Amino acid sequence: MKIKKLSLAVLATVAASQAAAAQVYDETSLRVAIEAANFDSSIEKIVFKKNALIELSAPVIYTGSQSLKLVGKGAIIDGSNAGSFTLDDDLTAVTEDGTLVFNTAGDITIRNLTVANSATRGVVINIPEHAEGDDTQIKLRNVNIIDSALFGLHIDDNADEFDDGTTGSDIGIDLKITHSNFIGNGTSAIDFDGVRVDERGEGDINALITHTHIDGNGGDGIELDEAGHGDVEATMINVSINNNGFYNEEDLDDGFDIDEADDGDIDVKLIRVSANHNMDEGLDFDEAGNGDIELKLRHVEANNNSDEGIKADEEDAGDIDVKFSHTNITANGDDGIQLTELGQGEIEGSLKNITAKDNSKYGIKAGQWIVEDEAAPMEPAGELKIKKVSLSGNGKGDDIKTNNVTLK
Ligand SMILES: [Ca+2]
Ligand SMILES: [Ca+2]
Ligand SMILES: [Ca+2]
Ligand SMILES: [Ca+2]
Repeated sequence: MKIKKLSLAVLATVAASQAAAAQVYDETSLRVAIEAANFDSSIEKIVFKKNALIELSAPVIYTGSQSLKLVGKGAIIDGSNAGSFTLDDDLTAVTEDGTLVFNTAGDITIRNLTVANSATRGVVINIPEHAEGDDTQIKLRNVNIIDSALFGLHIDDNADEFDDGTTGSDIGIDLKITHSNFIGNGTSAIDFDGVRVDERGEGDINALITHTHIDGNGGDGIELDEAGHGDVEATMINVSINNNGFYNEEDLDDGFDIDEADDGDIDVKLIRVSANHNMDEGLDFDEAGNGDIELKLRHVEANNNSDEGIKADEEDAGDIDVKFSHTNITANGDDGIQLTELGQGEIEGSLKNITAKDNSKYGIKAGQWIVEDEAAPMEPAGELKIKKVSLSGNGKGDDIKTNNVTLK
């Protein structure tokens, strides 16, 4: 890169002019702006020229520690030639590349920007292993990340290169996305999602996603993966999560996948969300270690998914607490709704105005056990309040299937 040959004095001059007025309009001006911010922590904003089309020849990498805002003004960054990946022996893609890479615990805000056709990942935020203090805040508004070969958006707090293990920073991840699209990502290797958050060590994932489409991605539409101490808290309002999970025919993927391990809860609120035509589950929430699953769904549909429409598995100490209303679960390839609670704890909550029809197995199944399939209940029964629940055409009959859960 030419920029490396520039002297610091020149960079300082460039930085000053960038900070003043210059707008980013091509690869060179984007690199100059990012390099300037890497050297000068007073630069907190990079403004693009309206509707600029920027074709990159390599990843652009931010390494500053300050918060940074990209004001895209409708610019499109084409990442077709921004980096590469290799496949190892088990066909796992290996790369550190992405079209836009942010190696920082500083807050990142992106507005009105499209990142398209990335040769590897679209937008990557790597949280340094030794980050401490406030959670990192990532805000996307009017951002489109489309047709990335691997992940669309990847927020990575896992210190392990291959995302194994539980080592990560002491901070958590606060993600706010609105009026954005994550479409057609993850179509060149196994297990790459439209949106992936890997949170390890201390800290929560706190995600608020509104007015957004997460559709047609090869891996999961969105996966929130949290281990170590901490919760996954996710709210979605007016979000579609459709047609995801088709890339790996040996192990198809979900619409919305949460994996929570060790201490901490899964706490999800979905309002006006569709999770349809995904190749594994529509919603797939797995909680392990201490902690509960709390699900509040209103005006949700999970139809035509290849496995369950909505599946929640809670293990070890902790409850499943549900409050579902005005929710439609039709024509899924397994149970429509499947709630499984294991270890200490119970299933509680209410199902109101639910339609579950034409699912291959049960319309609704709720089972509570200390150890799955124990011969007789070993703990007090759970309780679900049922009102205006309509089941029809389900493959295993139209009663709610329960184990040690009382219906009221
Ligand atoms: Ca962390
Ligand atoms: Ca946890
Ligand atoms: Ca837990
Ligand atoms: Ca439990």
